[in-house]
Amino acid sequence: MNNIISIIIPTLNEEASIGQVIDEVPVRALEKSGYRVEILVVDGLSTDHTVKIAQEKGARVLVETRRGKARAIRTALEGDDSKFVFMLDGDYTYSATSIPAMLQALQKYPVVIGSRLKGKREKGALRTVNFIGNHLLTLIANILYGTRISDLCTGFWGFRREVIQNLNLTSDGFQLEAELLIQVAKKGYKIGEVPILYRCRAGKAKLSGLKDGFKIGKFLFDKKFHKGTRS
Ligand SMILES: Nc1nc2c(ncn2[C@@H]2O[C@H](COP(=O)(O)OP(=O)(O)OP(=O)(O)O)[C@@H](O)[C@H]2O)c(=O)[nH]1
Ligand SMILES: [Mg+2]
Repeated sequence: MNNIISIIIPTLNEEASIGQVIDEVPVRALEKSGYRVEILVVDGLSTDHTVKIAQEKGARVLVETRRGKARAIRTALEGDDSKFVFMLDGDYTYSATSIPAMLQALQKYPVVIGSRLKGKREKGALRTVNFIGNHLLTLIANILYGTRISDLCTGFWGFRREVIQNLNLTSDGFQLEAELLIQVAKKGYKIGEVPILYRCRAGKAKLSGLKDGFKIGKFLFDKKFHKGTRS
């Protein structure tokens, strides 16, 4: 098997942060451990300098014209055959410096999430409504799917190859993380957690709020009781 670690970063107009996100990837440390690192930016037709900056920083850029972070991640995963895959956002809220710790966890668990709720959050990074909502959704997910995670809505995940091969994601929007959790749990993969730092967003916020929270909650119930699309 190859020794590639791929790091997938979805972007839509993230010129204020994408450079810093890529710079933070601890490429040397990972290469010292014997891995080859590939940074893949999946861009959703940014109208700013996101693509140019990402290319200048040495990332491979894939353009996904269809809207949505979930769609971008799915496209990236479909073409991926690396040993380990990480995904994190391009707005510099997550720190790629946690990748080595998450990689360590992947030696024990097939899936790892970066937990903002177990880790540190910059003041204002997670609004109260999102903080409470995330706790509630995480609790619901744990009860329905028998998991014991602390942060359902985190955007920082790591996977072993075998897990990626076994995923069959169908969601296009905000339910990406919930769908990931559901499929991982249904397939019996154990999930490790690493406490991470969650920072305030650079660039323009596209805040997700109560409405999305309700939709995610509904999605968790629907998937459990087989309403709507299958998982
Ligand atoms: N390729 C692609 N990426 C997207 C799209 N929408 C959002 N993203 C990226 O997905 C990541 C997460 O989106 P955010 O806008 O930060 O969502 P959020 O974290 O819920 O909201 P904020 O609180 O505003 O940060 C960011 O890196 C975005 O640039 C899209 O339609 N296509
Ligand atoms: Mg964000």
